Amino acid sequence: MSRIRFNNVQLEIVQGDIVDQPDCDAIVNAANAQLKTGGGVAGAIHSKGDPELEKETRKYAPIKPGEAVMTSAPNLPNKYVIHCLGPVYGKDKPEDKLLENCYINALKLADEKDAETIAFPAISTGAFGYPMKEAARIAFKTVKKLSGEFKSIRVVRFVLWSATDYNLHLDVLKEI
Ligand code: AR6
Repeated sequence: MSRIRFNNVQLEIVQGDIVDQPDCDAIVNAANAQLKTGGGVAGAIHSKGDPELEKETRKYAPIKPGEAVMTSAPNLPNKYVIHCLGPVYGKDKPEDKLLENCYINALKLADEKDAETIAFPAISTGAFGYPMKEAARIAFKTVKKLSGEFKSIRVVRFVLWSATDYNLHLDVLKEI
């Protein structure tokens, strides 16, 4: 794990699985617009949470790129799942702003619910094709920008799937 502090917030990067973050109040789903199961992160979260999770998400669907909604976290060790629809790279424009909106909206929802710890995957960098380095810069800069405004959030963790992804995020963390 590596970490850096911005104001009262600790930003952490770890290699691991988003569904295995028992010390986090909220985890974030890299969702699809219909808020159903899918591949990658959405598949991992829904395979733990369904059928209860899908019953909850159904009433919020569909969502638009950049939006986020919050549900409970059935069969998961967390209190909340925040479902974000990231932009499809090269299709949903402006993709940098839409990706930033995902992080802003998810962090605001978590903060409103008094979550202290939140774990994100690298939204849009899998099936949606966002280049990981550019996506990591947007993610980290957004946390830094908001870090003075939170009432409850103290830890923002990025959970990276592979060692390569972790190392790439480490490089970006050193730039910030
Ligand atoms: N924990 C942490 N990171 C993971 C996990 C996991 N269990 N599984 C994959 N990743 P993706 P997107 C990484 O495709 O690009 C889905 O099918 C992965 O290596 O989950 O936002 C949905 O249904 C990548 O770096 O999300 C949507 O249709 C990152 O998480 C669509 O894919 C995001 O990959 C969303 O695409």
